[in-house]
Amino acid sequence: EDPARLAAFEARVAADEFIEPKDWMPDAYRKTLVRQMSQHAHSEIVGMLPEGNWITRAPNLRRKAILLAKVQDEAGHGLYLYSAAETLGTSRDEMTEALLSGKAKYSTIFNYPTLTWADIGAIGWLVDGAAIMNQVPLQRTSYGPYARAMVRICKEESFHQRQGYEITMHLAAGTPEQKRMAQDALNRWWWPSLMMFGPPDEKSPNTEQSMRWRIKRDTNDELRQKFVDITVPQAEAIGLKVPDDKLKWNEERGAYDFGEVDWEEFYAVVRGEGPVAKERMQARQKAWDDGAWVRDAARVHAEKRAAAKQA
Ligand code: FAQ
Repeated sequence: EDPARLAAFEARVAADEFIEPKDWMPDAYRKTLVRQMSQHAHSEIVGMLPEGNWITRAPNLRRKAILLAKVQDEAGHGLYLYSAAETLGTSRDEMTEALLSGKAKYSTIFNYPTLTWADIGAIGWLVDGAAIMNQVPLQRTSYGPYARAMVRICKEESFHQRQGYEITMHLAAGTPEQKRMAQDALNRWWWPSLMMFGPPDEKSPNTEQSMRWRIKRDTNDELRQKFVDITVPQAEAIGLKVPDDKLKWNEERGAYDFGEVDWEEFYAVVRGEGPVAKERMQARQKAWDDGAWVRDAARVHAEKRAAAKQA
C-alpha cells in the first residue's frame, strides 16, 4: 500500500473526518469493517428469534403489539446494517452465505433460550441496554454509512431498553411468583449480557487496531464497566438482585467491582456450542431456503426488463 495515501487516510481518521464509500481506504480497514458490520447485522436478524418466540404468547394485546413492533425494528436494523456494509463492496448474498456456513459470527447472546415471559423483559432491559452502551459511541465511528445507520438504531434501541425495563418493573412489583420469574430471568441473562461486550481487552485481537482507526471508540472492558455501573442501581430500584457475589461499589474508582465472566462459556458459545445455537442456524437456513423463489422471481423479472430495454 502506498505510504503517502495511508498517511493521508490516517490523518483524516485522526481528525475525526468520516471515511465515505468512494474514498480510498486500506484493505485491512475495509475487511474489519465488513467483519464487524456484517456480524452486527446478523446479530440483529438472529436476534429476532428469541423474542419472536413470545409474540403469540404475550400476556395481552398491548404487550403483543409492542413486542411485534420491537421485533420489526430489529429487522429494520439488520437491513440498514446490511445496506451500509454493501457500500464496502460485499453483497448481501455473500454476507448471508458467510453466516449460514458458520464463517461469520453473530452475538453470543442470541444462543440462549427464552423460557418465560420475564425473559422478554430481561432482553429489553439487559440485552438492548448492553447493545446501546456499545452503539452510542459507534455513532461516531469513522466509517460514515455505519455511523449514520447507528443514529436511528440507537433511538429505537433506547426505547427497546425502556420497554424491557418496564416489563421487568411490573413483574418485580407483582405477585411473589411474578417477582420470582423476574429474578430468575435476571439470573440467567446477566452474565451472557456481560459477554456481549467481547473478550477482555488483553485477549481482544481486534481492539487495538480498531481503536486506532476509530472504528471502535471504547474498549470492550470500558463498555462492560459502564454497563455494570448503570444497570446495578436499576436492579436495586425494583428490588432485584444482580447474581454476582463479588459485586461491590468501589468508592476510590467510583465504579463497581464485579466478578469474572465465565470466559470458557463465552468461547464455547462463540464456537457455536451455545444452548440453542443449532436451532438458531436452522431457522435462518429455513428462512433463506423458503425465500429462494422470491429471489429467483426477482432475478427473472430483472432479466426480462433488461432484455425488453435492449430490444
Ligand atoms: N459474540 O477482538 P474482539 C443487537 C468475537 S446487539 C460473538 O474483541 P471486536 C441488538 C469477535 O467478533 C449485538 N462473537 O472483536 C439487539 C472476534 O471474532 P472475529 C450486536 C464475539 O470486533 C438487541 C473475536 O470474538 N452488536 O444485536 C463476541 O473488536 C436485542 C475477538 O473479539 C454488535 O455487533 C460476542 N459477544 O469486538 C437485537 C456491535 N464478542 O470477528 C435483538 C458492533 C467478540 O475476529 C434483540 N460490534 N466476538 O472472527 C462490536 O462493537 C464489536 O464487534 C464487538 C467485538 C465489541 C462485539
